[in-house]
Order: sequence, then C-alpha cells, then structure tokens
Amino acid sequence: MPTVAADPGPFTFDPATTALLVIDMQRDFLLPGGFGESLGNDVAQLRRTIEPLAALLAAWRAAGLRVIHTREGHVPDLSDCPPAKLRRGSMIGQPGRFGKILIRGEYGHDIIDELRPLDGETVIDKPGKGAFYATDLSDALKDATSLVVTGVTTEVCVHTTIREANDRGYECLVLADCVGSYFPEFQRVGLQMIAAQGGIFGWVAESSALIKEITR
Ligand code: TIU
Repeated sequence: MPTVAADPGPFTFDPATTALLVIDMQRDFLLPGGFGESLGNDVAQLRRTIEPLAALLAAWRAAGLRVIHTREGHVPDLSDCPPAKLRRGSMIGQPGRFGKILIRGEYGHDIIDELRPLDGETVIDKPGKGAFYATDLSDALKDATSLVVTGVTTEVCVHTTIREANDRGYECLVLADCVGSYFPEFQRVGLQMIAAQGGIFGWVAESSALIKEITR
C-alpha cells in the first residue's frame, strides 16, 4: 500500500478506499474582484493552491481514483441559510461582481475554471462550513475510509470538514500546498493543529509526496 511522508508520521492508504476532497475552490473565494477580495482579503494567499491542486488532480485522475468537489452556497431564497449566518455573513445573497454572492447557480458560486469538475465527478453543494452537514457526502463516499483533503479555507471549511470526518471515522491526509487561508498565521497554525498530539485530526504532507506514490 502507498505510504506518504507526512507529519506526524507516514500515512499509509489504500487507493481503492480513498477519495480526494476538493473543498470550495469557488470563484467567490478565489477570483480577484470577487467576494473574498471585497471583504479585504488577499486572494493571492488562496490562489497559490491552484497550480499544485491542478497537478494533483491530473495525477489522481490519471490513476483512476475518486474525486469529490464541494461548493459552499445557498438556494436563491436563502431558506437554507441560518439567520445567524446571514447576519454575520453580511454579503450572502447580495449582488457582487460575479453574481449574487454564494448563491447556487450564480457564476461566482461555481468552481474556478482551472479545477473544473469532470463529468462523473461528484459535486456536493453544502450550506455550511462542514461538507458533511446537511449534505449526502457520507453516501457519496460509499466505502471510502480515507480522505485526501484540499481546498479553502484552511481554518474554516477545511478544518470544519476534517473535524466532521474524524467523528465519522475517516483518516484524513491534508495537503499543505493545496489548502489555503487568507491569513498566513491561520494557515501555519491551522496545519499544526491537525498533526499535533500524534495526529489529533490526521496527517499533513506536501502534494509532491503523494503524487510520487500514486504515479509509481
Ligand atoms: N469555504 C470556506 O472556507 N468558507 C468561508 O467562508 N471561508 C472564509 O475563510 N471566510
């Protein structure tokens, strides 16, 4: 079985029961001039994940392995958005440069062109930060026992999803160069939190270490 050099130790996985999760690589979070940037965030901090993630996706697909994409967003009438989220999420549902912000069907809600899902790949639409809450992700994962976790943002949707996955019994490998935060400090500490205490939430590795194992 492939074994990846990782922190806090080697991560061994069975490719047949491992899925690659690509979390919320949406235009609203990543495009210059979009929602994320309009909140004062530096989208370059997220955009550095695009190239390594595209390379990983190419290798993962070439190996015939499973890919699941997620998108954070809400139905147009916002009936799936808790009022508390709406109050603090301020701009959700408001018109933005790329359509209504975080609303399903809008241009900005969809995944960036560089990482467009292929036909047959599952796309999970989620109303929350975690990908398991109010979605059918558990069913979509079928017999998977391990997850390779990528996407944005490290301390928000990636962390929430990893924590949910842990409580459901999945082993998680998080790829440091394929997850991004608007805040460099949160990126650093967010990754440390995953591997601390002997891997309290999972393992952290670079994508090159995983690619090496799946292209042997
Ligand atoms: N996908 C995700 O992380 N949603 C967020 O709202 N992230 C922020 O960092 N704001």
